[in-house]
Amino acid sequence: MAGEAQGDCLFCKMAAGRIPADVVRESETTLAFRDINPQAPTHVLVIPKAHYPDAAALAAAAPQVMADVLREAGEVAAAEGVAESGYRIVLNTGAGAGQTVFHAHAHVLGGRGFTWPPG
Ligand code: DGP
Repeated sequence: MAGEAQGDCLFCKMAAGRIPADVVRESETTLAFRDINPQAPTHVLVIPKAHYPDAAALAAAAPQVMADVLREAGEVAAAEGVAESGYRIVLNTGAGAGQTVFHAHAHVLGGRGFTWPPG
């Protein structure tokens, strides 16, 4: 069911502290930690602690938690010193868009230049 921890979900395990994470911020509803395979000098993932398979499902079922994720993404950018120069919040949604972990997450990428359209 939406929001319930999934036993086989990597990010549920990280949210529960059962798998170590390089945590940079935590709120009641969210956890932010460094990506294991960084694509920019700053690359932090912000996840809801509760399980939703992707950002669209999260926004539909728990819009306030989606707002929490986006607020925390902005706080991460500010704390990492990339807010002034600009940064990306990326929500890969579906395997065809590059989503590989099916627990909603926002990528916060900064500290380098970005091109448009994205790859
Ligand atoms: P996506 O492709 O949008 O589903 O992004 C998933 C991200 O999760 C990807 O950038 C790599 C990251 N990731 C996968 N496994 C781990 C892990 O065990 N620890 C951390 N910190 N990040 C992980």
